[in-house]
Amino acid sequence: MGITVERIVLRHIRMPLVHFFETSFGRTYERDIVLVEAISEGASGWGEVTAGENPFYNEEWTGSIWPLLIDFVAPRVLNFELASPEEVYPRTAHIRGHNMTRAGLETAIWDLWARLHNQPLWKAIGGARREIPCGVSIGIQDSVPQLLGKIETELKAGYQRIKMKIKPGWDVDVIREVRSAFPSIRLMADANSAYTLKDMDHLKKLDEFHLMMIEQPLSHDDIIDHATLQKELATPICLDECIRTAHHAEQAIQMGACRIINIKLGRIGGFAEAKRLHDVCQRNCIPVWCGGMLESGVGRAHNIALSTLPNFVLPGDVSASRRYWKQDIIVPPVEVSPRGTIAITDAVGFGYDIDAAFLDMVTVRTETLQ
Ligand code: OSB
Ligand code: MG
Repeated sequence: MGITVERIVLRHIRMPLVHFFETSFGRTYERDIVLVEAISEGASGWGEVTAGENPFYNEEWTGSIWPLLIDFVAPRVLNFELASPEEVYPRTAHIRGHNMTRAGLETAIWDLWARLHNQPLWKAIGGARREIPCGVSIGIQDSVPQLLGKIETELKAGYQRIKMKIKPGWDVDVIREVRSAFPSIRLMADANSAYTLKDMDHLKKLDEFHLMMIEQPLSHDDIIDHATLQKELATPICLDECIRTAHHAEQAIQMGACRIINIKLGRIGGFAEAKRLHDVCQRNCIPVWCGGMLESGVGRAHNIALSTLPNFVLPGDVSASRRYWKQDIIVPPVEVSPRGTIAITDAVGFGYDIDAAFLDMVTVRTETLQ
């Protein structure tokens, strides 16, 4: 059965984070998120655009999403009969960059497709896992004792691995203290492109801490320099920002630029390309895990579905709603078990309900396209 999207509703929501989140490129206190609702035959599918509030992670930001969706993404999909959601990615492939905006609509259509077929989304994309392993991403803190306290809280909650953000001035010395406080935990560091090859000797000092991996140490668009660095590092490199297509992954793997890849639905442009990227990594024995972008419940639920694919063998940055939000826009909120896992439900679509009343309270703008 094909699918024709009859209406698309864009919704800008604003919600404060429970705690600020700091990466090497800046601090976020409050999220401005665009949600996409795709409607057909009286059913709704939901997607989330995972861009940040400024164009510092990649070129997208909250303000770029709206005009791009209206002028270029939606017109290529609205009222067009799709044989399957796989067709959304190629229909918007003429757009350069802006994968997160494309993914916002693509993931909504996958959810809609699953709901119209009375199926859980994780089954519709070919997932199999009934429980996924979870880690946490901890931002740069104001002090080392604060960081140690946060790590302790998350370990007590059951999370299976700790990722800490690093930047020049908050790296080797801080990791040394974390390692001496927690000698045997699964630990990794994410630099969000804060270093260059000039920092090679400094980055080599990280090898003594037996990190699971270092994520995206070098430039957001430079696979070649990562290959140079990986040859000198014992610690596996995990690429995030650099990998925007399945083909980038093929090239990075071939060059030896990484040993692990983080998959984010937004960065990759949605489920269809994320599955291809997953398969490339699986064929090459490169383990993957699901990254996060401080998502609301909608994006979080999509990440959970994605993580059921078989090569998601490492704990992802997919964690409980309460770590980010006082109240989430989905019910029930995402919960994590004491052994650091999320259980996969059999409910249709992305598996959670939208809390319509609360969603209206946090909405600052909507627009309907048809
Ligand atoms: O690089 O993984 C990243 C948040 C914003 C921008 C980039 C990143 C992150 C995270 C947060 O690490 C992960 C999460 O949502 O918990
Ligand atoms: Mg990252």
